[in-house]
Amino acid sequence: SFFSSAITSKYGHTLEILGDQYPTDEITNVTPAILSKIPLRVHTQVGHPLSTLRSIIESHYPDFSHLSSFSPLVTPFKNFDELSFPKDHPGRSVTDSYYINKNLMLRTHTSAHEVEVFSKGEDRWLLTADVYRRDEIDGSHYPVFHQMEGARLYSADASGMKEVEEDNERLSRHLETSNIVIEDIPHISPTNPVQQTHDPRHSELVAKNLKLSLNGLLLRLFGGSNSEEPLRVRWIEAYFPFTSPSFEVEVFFRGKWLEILGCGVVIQSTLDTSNVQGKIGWAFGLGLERIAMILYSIPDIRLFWSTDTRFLSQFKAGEITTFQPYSKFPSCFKDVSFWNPQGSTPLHDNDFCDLVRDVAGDLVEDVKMIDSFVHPKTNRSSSCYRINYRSMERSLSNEEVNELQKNVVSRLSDVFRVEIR
Ligand code: FA5
Ligand code: MG
Repeated sequence: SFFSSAITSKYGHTLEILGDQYPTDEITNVTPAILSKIPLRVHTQVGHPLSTLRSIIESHYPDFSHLSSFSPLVTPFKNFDELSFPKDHPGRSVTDSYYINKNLMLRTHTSAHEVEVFSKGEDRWLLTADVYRRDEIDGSHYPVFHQMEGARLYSADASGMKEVEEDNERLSRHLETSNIVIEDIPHISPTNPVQQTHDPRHSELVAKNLKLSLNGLLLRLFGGSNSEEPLRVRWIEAYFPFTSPSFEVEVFFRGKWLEILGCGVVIQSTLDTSNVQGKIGWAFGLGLERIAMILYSIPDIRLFWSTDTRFLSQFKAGEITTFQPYSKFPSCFKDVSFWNPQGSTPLHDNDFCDLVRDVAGDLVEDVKMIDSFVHPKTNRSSSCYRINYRSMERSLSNEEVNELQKNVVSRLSDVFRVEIR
């Protein structure tokens, strides 16, 4: 691929990741910018906002196993097939996910470890990890972010269901006395069905347990004791190949609904594959950056990777405090227009963004496609992107930005064979 040739010229035919060598092949699309993030493990750096958020959530689940040392390198089988993703799911494509080679990728979600952890016999656990997705560039999207997976299994029999009911009563009492307004939906519906192998009453109780448990967590995180306004939480029907029924949760914060997590009743085949018998349970996956940006008022997702002491020194382990932004430095916009090669599909947004990210790193704030059209006579397609260069830490000089833009333009024509207009 274009990227493997770019990478090969830098690194040879193997990539070193966390001390081991991996062969590249024609689908390799990880970039040096991405590889440089793998060893950092910011969610385990004491005092880092993501690490504090992780420990607050862990302390909300004291009797769960707290896991955080799983390698980000997984097989596509583990990331997708083992979780019942269909063969043609778009997430598998090289435009959406990062591949080391055909047999190895960077996990796109923490659910990739469900089977591994259930197989060890764990029935209540949290797992925090860095996950990787090829995506657009703006203030709330970064190709590396962090998720926390949580799961809880009960015995699928009378004693297990008695345990769920007792848990549910305890959790309900806590919420009843709290300042929280929950927009709920049915636990099960025709469009969000119970699994065929489940007793509907069991599935109802487990889904209710999931909701109560997460509502309690959100209250802990967002229900600041001094606020007069109640915390508003909204449950929405969702679809995941590895849960049914499935839900997403949004929280109303500073005037906006914000999606925080996906969750549901674990699909039985996941437990079968894990050799777990006679159990039923739930799982959730939440995005740590989204939550941390709200709680700490962190305005840009790049800041989580900052090594600037003006950022890091503002935080203390275990405490959620409001971030005081240092002054915003000026933006510098640069446009680039080009003709895509005749007869080929236009360059994918994610390919363009990865190229920019690789040249400019965190000096790019956002990238927007501002124009695209097909020439009526020649049938060639043209694209125009606007890159916003801005550092979080200093003013960029004109020369520096021109140099970056020059590199973007030359890589663009070298690697993707486009014709710059
Ligand atoms: C998942 O990743 C599922 N694995 C969640 C899940 C787990 C469902 C267990 C059922 C059972 P989704 O792609 O929606 O789902 O991502 C989950 C959360 O990760 C989102 O709600 C959001 O908070 C966060 N997230 C997703 N994409 C990004 C992104 N590009 N940047 C920051 N956070 C993101
Ligand atoms: Mg989602």
